[in-house]
Order: sequence, then C-alpha cells, then structure tokens
Amino acid sequence: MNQRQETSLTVTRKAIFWKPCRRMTAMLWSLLFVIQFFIIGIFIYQGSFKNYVYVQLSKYQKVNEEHFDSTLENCLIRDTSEPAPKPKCPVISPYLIGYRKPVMDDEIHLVETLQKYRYAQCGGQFRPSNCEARQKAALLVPFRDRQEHLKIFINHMHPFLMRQQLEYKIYIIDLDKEIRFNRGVLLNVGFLEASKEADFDCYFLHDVDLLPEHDHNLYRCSELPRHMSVAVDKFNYRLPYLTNFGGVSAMTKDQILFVNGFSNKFSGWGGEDDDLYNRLIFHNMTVLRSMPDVSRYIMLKHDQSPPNAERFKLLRTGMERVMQDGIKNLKYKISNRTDYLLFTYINISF
Ligand code: BGN
Repeated sequence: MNQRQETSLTVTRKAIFWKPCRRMTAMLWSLLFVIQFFIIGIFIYQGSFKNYVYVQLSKYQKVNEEHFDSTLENCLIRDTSEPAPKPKCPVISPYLIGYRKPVMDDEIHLVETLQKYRYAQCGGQFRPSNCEARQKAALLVPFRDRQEHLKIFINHMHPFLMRQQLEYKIYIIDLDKEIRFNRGVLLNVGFLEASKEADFDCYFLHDVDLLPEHDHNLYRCSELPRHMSVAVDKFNYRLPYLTNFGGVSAMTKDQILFVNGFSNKFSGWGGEDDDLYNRLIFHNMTVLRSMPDVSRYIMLKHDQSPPNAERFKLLRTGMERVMQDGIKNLKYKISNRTDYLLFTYINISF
C-alpha cells in the first residue's frame, strides 16, 4: 500500500467513525432543545415560574421595607401647622414589592400592630410625608363579630396602602347586635359618614375577610366603577360570574350618588352586590377590572352566614325602587363612634 492509498484509508476510517458521531451529537442537541421546552412547559403549567418571580421579588422586600419605614410620619390631624407644598407622588410608587403572602397568624395582637404602625394614627389614617398622594381614599369595611379577621385585615392593609403612597382612612362600620346584618346599609352609612369628614376621591367597599396579595393592585378610582377582587383563592382565582361586583369594589362619590348607593333592603347574606351591579347597568355604566394575576385576594376562613331567602325577589324588583331605596332614604343613629389608632369604628342602629 503506497502512502496515498494509506492516507485515503485513514480518511475513510475517520469518516466512518465521525459521521455517525456527528449525527448522534446533532440528535442529542435537538433532544436537549426539545427537553428544554418540555421543562419550561411543566414550570409554566405548575405556576413555578410565577413563584420563581415572586421569590426574586421577595429578595428586595427588606430594602424596600427600610425605605418604606422612613416614609412614615406622625398623625396629621394633630399637626396643625400649614403643610408645606409637596410634589405629587409618582404614578407608580417606588415602594411596591409586588406579591406578598398575607400574614394570617391568629396570634396577631392588635397592640403589637398598633406599635408596629404607630405612624398611622387618629382613626387609622395616613398621608405620605414626602409627596402629595394622587388620590385620597376611604376604606369602608362592614363588620360583625369578626374580631380575629379585623386584626389580620388591619395588620395587612396599613403597610399595603402605605406602600402605594396613598392618602387614606379606614372605617369599620358595625350594626347593633339586635339588627340583622345588612352589608348594603353599612356601606351606605360608611359612605355618608366618611363624606362628612373629608372630600375623598375614592370609596372602597371592602369585605373584612379579603386580603389583597399583590401591591400592584392599585387602590385608585377610575372614570367607571372598579371591581377589585377579580381573583379570589376561594374561587380558584377565577371570577365566579361575569356580573359579580362583591368582595372589594371602588367607586367615586359621584358614581355612588348617581346610583343612589346600595339598596337598604338586603338583610342577611347575598344579593346586595348584584343589585348594585344592576344599578350601574341601569345607569348606563359598566365595570372595570384589572388583570387577575394582580387583582388576587386571599379570603379568610369563616362559616357561611345563612343566605337571605328574599334576595331573589328583591333582585327581580330592584330597579323599581332604585330612585328611593338607597342613600336618599336611609335613616340611622350612631350609637358609638371611637377613633382607634388604626381605624375609625362606627356602630349604628335605627
Ligand atoms: C352570589 C351572591 C352574591 C355573592 C356571590 C359570591 C346572590 C343573589 C342570588 C342570585 N348573590 O351568589 O351576593 O357576593 O355569590 O359569594 O346570592
């Protein structure tokens, strides 16, 4: 065999060996390429991706919390000096941290909460110290016998709203024990009482058992009424039905007055929110909702209150009463009003 023949044989051997090898490598790469998509698919399917993002976000919590503490300030009602003109707060607060699992510890003690948020004083109100809030909100919370929920709610809401650089006040409205619970009446009263005190841009009709999970869920009003609690864990983070307006919603003073508030006739559980929705439609309004991955809420566990058997009939005939039954014809007496540090408590009777 001459040298030329030998060289050509080596080349052929190499080709015989490398050709399938190259093919195998190519196949391996393609396999890896496909597997990568498969793994990403599983991640997305299980929501782990979201968790990963949340973990990343939570890394920044500490830094932000330090910032956030430094923005707190003393009670403004006691501060009688003329406030210095401040720049408007940014559209998106720099203190937002995104998703944060609400603390639902039964051991939360109100006294500790009071100490922790000592800067939100005089009836549970707050105003950012370094800028002028874009909106002033009243949180109206109907209440009955849910002391353990109230602690968790208050503990969660103050830092949540402060991080949004909002000016706000929290009202807890309670009905005399002898009278059947009526969410509509309590929210109407909350609206009337809050409006007497200040010119709020926005009123939040807020259940005490609902905790927002993501602080990009901005507590602001819009040109149209907003339904805030779009995705609640109890309903698998899905809207239970399209016309739902319960849980947490936001309306301006004009919007509430325009529809005459809630009906006063829905005693017991259910229907008053559907009636309010009908009132909005009756007045040619629609409802705005934000993305469900931001408008997420956790519902605190409790026994289901007995539903009101009358609610179907009341709903059917609701629009016949819309002009009288509501804020316009509501009569009530205030039996107790206490300005606690972290909220204003109002108890009413008829
Ligand atoms: C609905 C209730 C609402 C409540 C939601 C969510 C009624 C009226 C009868 C059609 N409506 O069923 O009030 O907010 O469930 O729990 O019961």
